[in-house]
Amino acid sequence: MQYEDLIVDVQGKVALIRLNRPKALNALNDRMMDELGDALRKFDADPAIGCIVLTGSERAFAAGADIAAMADYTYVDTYRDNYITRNWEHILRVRKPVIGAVAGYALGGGCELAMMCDFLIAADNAKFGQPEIKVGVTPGAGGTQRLPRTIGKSKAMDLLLTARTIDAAEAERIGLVSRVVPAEMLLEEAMTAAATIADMPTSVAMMIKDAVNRAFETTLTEGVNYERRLFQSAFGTPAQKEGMHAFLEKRLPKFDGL
Ligand code: CO8
Repeated sequence: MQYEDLIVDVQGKVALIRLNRPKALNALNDRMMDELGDALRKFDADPAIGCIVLTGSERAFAAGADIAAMADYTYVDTYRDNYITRNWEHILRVRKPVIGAVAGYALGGGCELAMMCDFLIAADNAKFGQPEIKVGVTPGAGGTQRLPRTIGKSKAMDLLLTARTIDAAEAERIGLVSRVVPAEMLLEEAMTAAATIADMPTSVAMMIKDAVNRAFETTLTEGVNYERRLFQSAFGTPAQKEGMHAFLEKRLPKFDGL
């Protein structure tokens, strides 16, 4: 598939996907989301890839779903024909780690897409918000669900109801992003983190991602049981033998292809 709205690149074991509709601040339309789904599926299935970085431009990760595209949609367009709402869930089916590298605006659907990444590294110019109420809609890709789970009810209600935008420092303080770096360092920081992850045993990284995501879907007891099964199954992987024996032999482990 040729991409019109994405730029993709592979550096070592890391795949970099860049949202690329600069004139519209990376507003997310159906074509871009179709392409994103395709790229994510391919990289997830590629055994040579251990981690994926999703980013935008220096000015915008994504300023939301494409308002120009959806302004005249009807209920039938969105419900029956799935306009604008299709293909948003692909990123949730990716089993390998996905880092979101956010510079500039991550608003509305852009903030929701960012929250579907496994963790976020933000540039110091990043701005996050859920301003959907100002254009007369609710969030539609998890904003009302993931935001309160991530930053708590009070902060989430504040952002969702006032449409207030927060800066990178506040986003880090409330736990929406894991690190903030100077804008010019963003990609290097994200790619270095991704390379570190890609050098770990991919099968175990996938288990950890699976277990953490389970925490949001189940009770503590069930989640801990699930984790224990994964821990036990890790003893069936070559990564466990290599990792533990390398430690005992006082050498670096070789996880290539594991
Ligand atoms: N959709 C379409 N075009 C956009 C969008 C957008 N969300 N955001 C910006 N653009 C366009 C502008 O129209 C403008 O185009 P042009 O140059 O042709 O006029 C260009 O990008 C540059 O934007 P501005 O001139 O407005 O730039 P500013 O620096 O003045 O402002 C802002 C930047 C603050 C980001 C401003 O553009 C803005 O407020 N954008 C809209 C933000 C917004 O409301 N986002 C939420 C949209 S609704 C949504 O996301 C619902 C998600 C549901 C997902 C459901 C899936 C399942």
